[in-house]
Amino acid sequence: MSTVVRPLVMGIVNVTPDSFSDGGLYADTESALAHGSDLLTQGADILDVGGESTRPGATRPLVAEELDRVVPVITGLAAQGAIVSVDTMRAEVAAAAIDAGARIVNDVSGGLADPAVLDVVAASDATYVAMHWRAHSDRMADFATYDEPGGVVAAVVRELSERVEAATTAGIDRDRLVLDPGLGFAKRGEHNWQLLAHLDELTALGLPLLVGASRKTFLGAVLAGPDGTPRPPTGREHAHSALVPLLADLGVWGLRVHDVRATTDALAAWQAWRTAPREEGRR
Ligand code: PMM
Repeated sequence: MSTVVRPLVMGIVNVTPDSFSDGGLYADTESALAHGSDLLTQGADILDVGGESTRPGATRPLVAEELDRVVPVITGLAAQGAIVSVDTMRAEVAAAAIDAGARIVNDVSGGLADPAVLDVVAASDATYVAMHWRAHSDRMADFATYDEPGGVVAAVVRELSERVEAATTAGIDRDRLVLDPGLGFAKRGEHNWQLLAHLDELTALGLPLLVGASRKTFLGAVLAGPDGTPRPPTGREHAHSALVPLLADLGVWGLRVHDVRATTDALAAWQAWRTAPREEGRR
């Protein structure tokens, strides 16, 4: 039987009081650790631990607050043998997270918010996820304009290429880089769908891609009720599962998701379909 490589499943552990779909559910160390263990049991390959909500309009925590939230959780999950990623835009937090056992730095700003993150990662052997980003969450709606030829897709390709340049110049080799289109960050609904429909233009940059569509507003919008109100975040899971095989077919490296079980189930079915005997194997 042939084999196919399935995307890695990155389970989200938001240690925040205010993330948009699970804010407050895992805000203390104990419940975040328990949630991380559950996600591992459900088949997560990576646990992404974050202490700053980036939901639209969010205000930033103090550095000390972010450290207090993420470091004990990373320490505990890494001690269980999990591959842990830290979702942070801050050099100080990235450094502490790496010391605590994180092997991936997931920087939603791609090094724009705090360029020293790039130096911290360069001095380690961590993998670096550079996401497309334009401004902090309290202002990002003002930056959702893509007037250049080629629109949002061309802009994201160009701006991510600049981040790759910044990361490699800082000393992070390309084989430690992962890119992310940043769905929902300074993007209106149609921008997210255009990016998904043209994801091949991002894969053409030759680096692995991480995609975070899970529970985002653009999914809620296609599930809106008759009055146009977007479906609330936890009701968006089936729509996300429909995207999973499409993204797997495009060869994405990873999927950043809230519902790990739904994603690993969708991937198991996709994998069985893709590895079923074709013409030569039929009797
Ligand atoms: N989205 C959120 C937070 N971190 N990181 C990456 N790499 N990609 C994303 O799309 C992404 C992210 C916001 O979603 P959440 O509040 O549900 O965690």
